[in-house]
Amino acid sequence: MKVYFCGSVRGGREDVRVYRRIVEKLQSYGRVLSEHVSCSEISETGEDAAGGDRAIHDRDLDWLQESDVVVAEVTQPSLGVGYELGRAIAMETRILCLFRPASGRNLSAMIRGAEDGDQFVVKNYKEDEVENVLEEFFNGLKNLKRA
Ligand code: 6IA
Repeated sequence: MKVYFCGSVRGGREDVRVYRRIVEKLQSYGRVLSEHVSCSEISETGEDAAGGDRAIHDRDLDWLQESDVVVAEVTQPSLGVGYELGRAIAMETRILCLFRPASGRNLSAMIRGAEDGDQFVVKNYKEDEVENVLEEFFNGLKNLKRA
């Protein structure tokens, strides 16, 4: 199984330690194509990758297209994550969004309101529960790409 993980980069890296924890668990289900998003070496002000933003965008969209499942940590607001989620919905990929209410933030209505309990699932969680939440979601996955 190929999994695409979304987490904030230029939106702010405050949650990178949670991203790491999620990606480590996701690696027990398959290949995480966007594993680097969870690396603490990538900073929001870091050097551009070779090829610049166009190369990042095009490679990430290719990976998104290839992936069977998308998991997004959406607590830290990020334009890029919102964009990736919109594209993944259009690709009919199964999506799990993870949000921590303890952050004191209020999730965008465009994410919370997209929840359909099937293709697009939004889960509130506490950091300590994250592995269990992922386990429940992956155990419940049946048809990966919707017909
Ligand atoms: O708007 P954001 O930067 O917060 O968007 C984050 C999302 O876009 C992540 O889920 C990634 O999949 C994707 N993304 C954004 N920047 C990068 C990136 N930058 N490399 C790979 N994926 C990215 C390299 C470092 C950068 C600071 C130049």
